Amino acid sequence: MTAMLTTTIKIKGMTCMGCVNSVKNALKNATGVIQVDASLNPPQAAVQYDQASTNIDLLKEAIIDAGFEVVDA
Ligand SMILES: [Cu+2]
Repeated sequence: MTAMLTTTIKIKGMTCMGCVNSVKNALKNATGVIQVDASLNPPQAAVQYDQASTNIDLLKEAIIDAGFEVVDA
């Protein structure tokens, strides 16, 4: 059984669509992620995920591991 949540994470360091795709792919490959929508303007990613398999900290970690920064709200 999945319990889906959606969160929007603000990201620092993306400068082009290649960066956006890097973030998108990093999140898509992370455990428990169902859907990702990332954009350059505003620089953020909307992530739909299964809260039984992952959490916001792990999602942020995937973004950081891909070489970008997370802006804490
Ligand atoms: Cu880029």
